[in-house]
Amino acid sequence: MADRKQILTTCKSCHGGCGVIATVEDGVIVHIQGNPDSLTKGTMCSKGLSSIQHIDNPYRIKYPMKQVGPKGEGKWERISWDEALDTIAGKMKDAIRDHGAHTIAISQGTGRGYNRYTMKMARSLGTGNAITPGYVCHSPRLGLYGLVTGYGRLYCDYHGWGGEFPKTQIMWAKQLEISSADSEMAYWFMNSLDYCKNLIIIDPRATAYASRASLWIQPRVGTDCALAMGMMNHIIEQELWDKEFVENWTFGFDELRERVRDFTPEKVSEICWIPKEDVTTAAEMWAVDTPGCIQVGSSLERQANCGHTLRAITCLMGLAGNIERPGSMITWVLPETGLIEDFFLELPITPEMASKIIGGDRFKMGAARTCNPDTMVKAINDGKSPVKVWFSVGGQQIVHMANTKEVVAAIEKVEFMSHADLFMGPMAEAADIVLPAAHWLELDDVYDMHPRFMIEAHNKVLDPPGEAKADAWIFNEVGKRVVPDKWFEDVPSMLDYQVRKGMNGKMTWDDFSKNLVSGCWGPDQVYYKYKTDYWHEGGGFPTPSKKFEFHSNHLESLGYDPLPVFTEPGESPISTPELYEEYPVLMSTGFRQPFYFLGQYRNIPWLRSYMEFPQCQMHPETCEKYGVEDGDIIWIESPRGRIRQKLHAFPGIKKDMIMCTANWFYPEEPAKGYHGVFISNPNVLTSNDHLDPMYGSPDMTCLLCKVYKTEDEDLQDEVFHSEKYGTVPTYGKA
Ligand SMILES: Nc1nc2c(c(=O)[nH]1)N[C@H]1C(S)=C(S)[C@@H](COP(=O)(O)OP(=O)(O)OC[C@H]3O[C@@H](n4cnc5c(=O)[nH]c(N)nc54)[C@H](O)[C@@H]3O)O[C@H]1N2
Ligand SMILES: Nc1nc2c(c(=O)[nH]1)N[C@H]1C(S)=C(S)[C@@H](COP(=O)(O)OP(=O)(O)OC[C@H]3O[C@@H](n4cnc5c(=O)[nH]c(N)nc54)[C@H](O)[C@@H]3O)O[C@H]1N2
Ligand code: SF4
Ligand SMILES: [Mo]
Repeated sequence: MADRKQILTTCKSCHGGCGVIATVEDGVIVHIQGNPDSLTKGTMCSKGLSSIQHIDNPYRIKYPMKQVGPKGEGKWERISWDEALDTIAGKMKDAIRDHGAHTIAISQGTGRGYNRYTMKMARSLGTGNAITPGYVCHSPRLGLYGLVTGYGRLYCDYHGWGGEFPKTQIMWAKQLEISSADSEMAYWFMNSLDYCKNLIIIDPRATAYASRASLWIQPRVGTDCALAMGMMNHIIEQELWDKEFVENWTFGFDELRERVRDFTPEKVSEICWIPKEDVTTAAEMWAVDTPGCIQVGSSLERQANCGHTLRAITCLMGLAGNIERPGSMITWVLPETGLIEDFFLELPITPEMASKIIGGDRFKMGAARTCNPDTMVKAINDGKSPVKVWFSVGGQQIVHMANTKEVVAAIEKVEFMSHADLFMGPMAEAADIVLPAAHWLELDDVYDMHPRFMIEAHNKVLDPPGEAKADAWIFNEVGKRVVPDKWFEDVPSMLDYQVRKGMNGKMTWDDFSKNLVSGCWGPDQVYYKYKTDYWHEGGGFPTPSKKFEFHSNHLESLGYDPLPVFTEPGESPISTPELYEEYPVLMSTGFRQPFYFLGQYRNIPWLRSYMEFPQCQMHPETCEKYGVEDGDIIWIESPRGRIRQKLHAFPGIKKDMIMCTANWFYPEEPAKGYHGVFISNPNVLTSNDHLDPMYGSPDMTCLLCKVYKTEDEDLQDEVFHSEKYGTVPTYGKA
């Protein structure tokens, strides 16, 4: 009889969070399904369900390896864990001794539940130069919400726990139904639509819910700040704001009123290329049909005016009193353990560390806790960067940062880089040492990402292949070798410490792992916290003025404009009209597909079968204008370079623009050329020259380009001959 068991765990094939039942037979995983008793009620998506093909995948890195040829040539030799860890730790110690800890950079990709270890690693070594994609994803939102309300973690209350669901919902540059766990789980959002009167979609492209929407606004990319200011203008002109909330609980209303005075619906219609009725209708729905919430998407954070865009949107929330009310925007009461993610905060950034954060002097919001990666790339290429050692865990900076050519040139100049990953990819190929990381089905850990009212458990379902190890183990082993007093004897004691700490010893890792989840939901949530002693005795918000700050005192103290300001993108028909003549198509990048996660899963046959080549979308009339047709592989060119993607003629997209799939490399392409990173990745086109003054975020979703047909000779690359796809190399064989 086969030995068959079912293990309950948590998926993180995206930002994570769905409850999972994994069935293992004789040590082999045979089935994955959603856990109906979890908070996600048994739902899972194609990415999580395809995990069986992640586990047993020929691209898996199974052993530590060192690069024995020039970087990017793909010549690897297996080494022992001891050699790998001792080499990395030795390089770090040398860097600290000879040049100072700030010459070490610690990087990760988007949040995968180990963010706290990345930050702890940086701080324990004494460097503030942590690198994350946070500055183009989520950090601006958290930071700006934080400035206005005092508490950054402001989420949509889709849950009905306070007795009301949102009556008006705005999906602002967001496809929550696809991108799911980026701060909220799609499950609750979709459920809440049954109670939603007005669904407003603000997106130049039709998303899945556009046909269900009461109003769908298609702004010109990069102009959303003006739209938010226009909505505020109309709400104020029509006296529709929440008088009680604004009078008693906000700071700076008169200044805001003055600031938005010029943003009349007519002016906003001109800036955003939309009918003025869109502005007035949206404003009225938002201010009249309350409660309501706004789900912000990260396309707004990949823009060089993201700080003020987010600020304007946050002010809009306060103007309608959609804060802390059931069915509006709310800060969750945390699980009893507190945020496990904040475990690294035990180690503060010292003034010495802060003074050496790359870009810290310029981007006072974004680079307060991490470095500005684009500034770092420029500095390395100019020979001015201090970075000598780069320790990378997950993350494809080569693929995901703006201006691929400059990024590759910079990374190749770093003296020593290591990279931990499950699969070979561009960052691994640029490293001196690669470390094999375990999949979430192969490890124990506390999962603390989204949403913030609960933490969950990853329970190990099966052993990792070869010598792959959990990220927590990798961080702890490197940490122990360099700064032993700051790290733990082993992973179980590190997990136990994290769970026990917040719970005053009431719960151990073992208890938590059995419970799977710990959190605060249903009637345990507290609304209207500012009217209670929750933040201050006698009430108030945790801001300098104790009010919801239309005028941000903190921004002012940092030297920024305390009120929202609209500026054009770095390249646009208005800011660079000459460039627009040569590059007449507006370009955005990054619309998410349900079956991929950023650069991942193109090596998973089930998932790759949905979309073999990266797709770009243009309106059929725009296609005709430029002589290209649905299904063509076309050229897309900007002043930085050109790429090829497959065209989808889509009537649901605004005319005169293109939307490109982002984060694309071809795992099946050879190491040389970093797995085809220059063929189709739109960051070959994006610019790192214009950066948001607060966050340092580049324009990735609002640029200019031109599009044209490919000739036969442009399609000779092997990648365009699909018989190649599927014949993947095997790495890490002894
Ligand atoms: N032009 C353009 N650029 C963009 C975007 C866009 O929309 N347009 N989006 C931006 C955004 S929002 C983000 S967040 C970034 C994302 O950028 P990245 O996070 O760099 O995205 P991925 O390509 O998914 O790279 C993640 C890597 O981590 C590995 N990995 C996954 N899970 C684990 C794990 O548990 N442990 C370890 N060790 N490795 C793991 C994967 O195999 C993969 O190699 O890209 C940004 N870049
Ligand atoms: N399945 C899946 N889920 C994911 C990811 C994934 O790759 N795949 N990535 C994860 C990550 S790291 C992130 S950050 C999130 C991102 O998730 P979302 O924030 O939902 O991001 P996108 O789908 O890139 O973009 C959302 C919408 O913004 C629109 N848009 C583009 N430019 C503009 C603009 O200037 N103004 C307006 N108003 N709209 C614009 C696009 O047309 C798109 O429909 O998703 C996460 N979840
Ligand atoms: S939504 Fe994310 S957590 Fe849920 S099954 Fe899909 S990949 Fe896993
Ligand atoms: Mo992201």
